[in-house]
Amino acid sequence: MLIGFFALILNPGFENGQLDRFSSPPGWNFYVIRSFAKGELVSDAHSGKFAFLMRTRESSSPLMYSENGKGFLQSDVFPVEKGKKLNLSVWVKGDGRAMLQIIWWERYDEERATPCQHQQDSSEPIQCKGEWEEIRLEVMPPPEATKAYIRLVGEDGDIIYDDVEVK
Ligand SMILES: [Ca+2]
Repeated sequence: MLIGFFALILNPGFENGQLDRFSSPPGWNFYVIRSFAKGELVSDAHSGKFAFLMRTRESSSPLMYSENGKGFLQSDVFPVEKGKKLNLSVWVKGDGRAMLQIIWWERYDEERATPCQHQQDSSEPIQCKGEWEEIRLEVMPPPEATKAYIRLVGEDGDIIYDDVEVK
């Protein structure tokens, strides 16, 4: 048993329930940066029964060459411990480009959201392949950060994400 384990990310393996009508799994919010971008749950999982597929290339019409899209899946906000390094990771596969991002907040509640001056850190974008690989990002929170959320960014193709870890 894991004693004292505190899960920062809800639904990190996309096993808890269906997507809503905005392509968001429970515990996450899906955003379209550039159309076309859409999410779905698929059974091609790194572990468990489901993974999140982000599609950013329209494939319905082979005659229409649509611009490649971009989107991201954003976690719920979680508390950040002062002076403690965070290790972020996610497993990806597919044929699109994927990146892991963390957005830092000095304050984030119902009344106000104040970003940190150094607002975000990102992994290098990677070109996904047909096999699972892990994206990692090790970061030190800015001193004034109290909260953060992460983003799974995708563009230029299909990316399947699974087993997000923040610790
Ligand atoms: Ca899973």
